[in-house]
Amino acid sequence: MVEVISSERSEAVLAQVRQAVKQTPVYDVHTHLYDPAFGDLLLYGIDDLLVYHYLVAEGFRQFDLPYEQFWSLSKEQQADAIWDALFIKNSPISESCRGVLTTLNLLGLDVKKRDLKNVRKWFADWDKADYTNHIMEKANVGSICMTNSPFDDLERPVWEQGFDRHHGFTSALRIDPLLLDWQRTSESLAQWEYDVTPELSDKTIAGIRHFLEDWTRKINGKYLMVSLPPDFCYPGDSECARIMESAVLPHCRDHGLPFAMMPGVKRGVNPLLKMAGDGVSKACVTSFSHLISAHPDNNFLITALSRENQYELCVAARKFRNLHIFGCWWFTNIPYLINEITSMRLELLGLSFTPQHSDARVLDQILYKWSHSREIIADVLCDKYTDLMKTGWEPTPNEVQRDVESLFGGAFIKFCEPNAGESATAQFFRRQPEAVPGHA
Ligand code: HDL
Ligand code: ZN
Repeated sequence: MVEVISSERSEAVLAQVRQAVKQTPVYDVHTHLYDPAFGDLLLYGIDDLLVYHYLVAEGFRQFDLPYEQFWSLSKEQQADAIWDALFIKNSPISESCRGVLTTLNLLGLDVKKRDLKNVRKWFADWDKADYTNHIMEKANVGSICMTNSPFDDLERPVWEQGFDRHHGFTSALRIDPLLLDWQRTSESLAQWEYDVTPELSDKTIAGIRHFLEDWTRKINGKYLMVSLPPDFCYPGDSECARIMESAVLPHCRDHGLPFAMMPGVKRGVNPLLKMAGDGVSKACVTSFSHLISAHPDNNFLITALSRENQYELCVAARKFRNLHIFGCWWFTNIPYLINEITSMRLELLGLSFTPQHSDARVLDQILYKWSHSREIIADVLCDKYTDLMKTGWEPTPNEVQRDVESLFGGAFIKFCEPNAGESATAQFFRRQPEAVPGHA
């Protein structure tokens, strides 16, 4: 047997892996954050961190007050209730609670003092645009992809008015109402003077495509996206499947844009929890295989919500090179499952996937979501490179850097912009976010 690599060499490679994971800027391919130009839609600071719907759901497990009484409180009062229940009366051991503390710690605040009042004061001193650059630089997030919905009455006017875009934000066109609630959405499109009726005639399909053209151009969308219920099936004669097949996929093909599907969401399992009330259920991966197989000229992105779908999704990705899977989404974004899912993907797909996105709703969350994920991704990668080096194969420093860049957005960028390919990826990884003017 050939002499394997010495332990010194092996340690040196693993140190390069950890360095590359720590230092490589990441493209955060799915978030609910906004360009600072969207004003109050971009959430940040301790109160938004504490009333994040993940903590609201956990808070209600400790509260004994009625739902409506909590919802009648101010944001600061809600934050106080959550702080008291989940941080003081119980140790903040869940991933969402620990995340708040990781973020405060990375911002240089001493959480040992448990001084919520002082923490609030610290956040009050910042200007939003400066703070955005500061957080992106600290989190080493090179670019943030927004979730942009023409159906959001607060977001739409900002796009219609136009604004100077922050260089660190890209866009994705979110079309859930178009696919999942066509009857009501057809009224909105008609109001916006698109030539559509509730009946899916050829003329209406043309009107839907006109709408998709307009909004893809307006936001410069990098991909289109929809979150789908567990019972989505294809082939099928649902309005969702018909609009997808006759309008959305031809539109994506004509513009060379991937279509992102995010299956497994059971909306409103407990409506009393509002945004915190959604649940999860296993989706039918076979339907997605049928859809992808029937559309070889489309590119598809998928992140599934159910843990039980992850293995089938990996195998489906092995069958279709026009399928790129990404992220440990929502309830799977916990260390236990990030480790399991990322190991499975590396072993079944090599480097042809995107391990994580933050799904952040509050700007400061990218600090904890990426710090927690980088730690786990580094551990899993070190395991796999250790296994690799047992064969006598030794990756060079450049190859390790190349692999990490691919996982941290390079493969995703190439998948979204096949024609731009290497140049777009190279440009991303060599452009650093602007330094932050002033502030300690
Ligand atoms: O549908 C989605 O994109 C989900 O991410 C929901 O927005 C969900 O409420 C969420 O924030 N998950 O993290
Ligand atoms: Zn999301």
